[in-house]
Formats: sequence, C-alpha cells, structure tokens
Amino acid sequence: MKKLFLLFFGLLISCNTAGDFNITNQWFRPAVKGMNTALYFTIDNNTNQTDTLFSVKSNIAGMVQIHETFEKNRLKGMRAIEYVAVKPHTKIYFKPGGLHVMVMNLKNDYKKNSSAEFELYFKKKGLVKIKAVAKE
Ligand SMILES: [Cu+2]
Repeated sequence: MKKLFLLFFGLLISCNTAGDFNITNQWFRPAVKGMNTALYFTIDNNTNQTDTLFSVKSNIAGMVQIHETFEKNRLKGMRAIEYVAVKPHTKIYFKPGGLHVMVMNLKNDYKKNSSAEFELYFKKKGLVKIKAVAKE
C-alpha cells in the first residue's frame, strides 16, 4: 500500500515538471590541471517564455566562457559569445563541434568519472547549479 502511494506521488511530481525548465545530460571532458576542457549539456525550455543563458561560472577553473564553433574558409574555429537565447518549447544542445562552455585553466586534474559543479545564469530562471561528470 505504501509503495502504491509513493508511485502515485511520483507520477504527480513528474506531471508538475511539464512546463518547466531543465538542464540535462551535462558532462565534460577529462583534463589535467592547467589545461582547458569543455562542458556540454542540453537546455530544455518547456515554458512559454524565452530564457537566455548569459554567464557560466565555476570555481574549478581560472576562466569560463560560452563558446560557439564557426567555419570560415573551410577552417573551424571557436569564439566567445555573450549569450544563448532559448525560445519557448525548444531545446538547445551544447555538444562537441557546436556550442560549448569553455572551461579554462583547470585548478585540478579531472579524470574520467570525477564530477564538478557549475553555475549557469539565466535572465529569467536566475541561477541554476548543475553537477557534471567527466567522460570521454
Ligand atoms: Cu571553446
């Protein structure tokens, strides 16, 4: 009986998250102290308003920037951008070869399966803290 109740309660909670705003699939590449790495995740904006990611911070690194990948004269490069707007009911994927968070000058080694915390700042949602795991 208790199990049934818990199951029902769980379903109610998952219904409530519809119309919500979530960060999912967060991960970063393993790297050693003094090097750079990249953080990836999915922003799932299931609300009726555009929200904008304008800053990412972490105390594991000397500097953190939002980057995009571009192609010019058949050469690929990357550059810092000021923000990423996420339209209502849209997902934006930060992934290798595309948008990513550049995490520069690591203060420690981050081997596979180690984790780190990051702070994502959005115009409407405000601060969203995430924990990401290092993987290849
Ligand atoms: Cu980059």
